[in-house]
Amino acid sequence: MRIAIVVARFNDFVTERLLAGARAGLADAGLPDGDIEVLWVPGAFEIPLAAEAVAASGRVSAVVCLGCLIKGATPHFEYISSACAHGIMAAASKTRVPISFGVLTTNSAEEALERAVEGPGNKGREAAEAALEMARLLAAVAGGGR
Ligand code: DLZ
Repeated sequence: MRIAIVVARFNDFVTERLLAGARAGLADAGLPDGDIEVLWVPGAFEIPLAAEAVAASGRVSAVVCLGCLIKGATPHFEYISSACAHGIMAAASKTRVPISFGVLTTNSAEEALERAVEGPGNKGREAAEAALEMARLLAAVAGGGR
């Protein structure tokens, strides 16, 4: 099983930590590092297009999306976060590939860092685990008889 991680560079002091958490979660689940493809995009707004492209390529069983929007620092926070969430859902529906949402939407940098700590509280790790679970579930549904 190959997994893609699409990660935004904007607020990379947080997204680097989400990426580390996602990698740790996939490693703990037994996925070799060579089976993980990491795609960097400029910001959260660009995540859906990259996620859809890699999902449609047929190379991966699931996609993990990582980003960080901080309300106080982003005047058009609602527009970007809504476009990102809806775009990710639409990409998953169109490609039928599970795409998980590890995009933080917080009031402050402190809140964002709290969600990017090492260990089980890391939202990147959570998103990676959700993507793997959905990939396995879809494989079981596709392979299951009556
Ligand atoms: C422009 C912008 C702003 C103000 N804030 C954020 C943010 O908090 N998090 C994020 O991921 N991206 C932000 N961006 C960049 C946009 O997502 C996008 O990359 C640019 O508008 C270019 O399309």
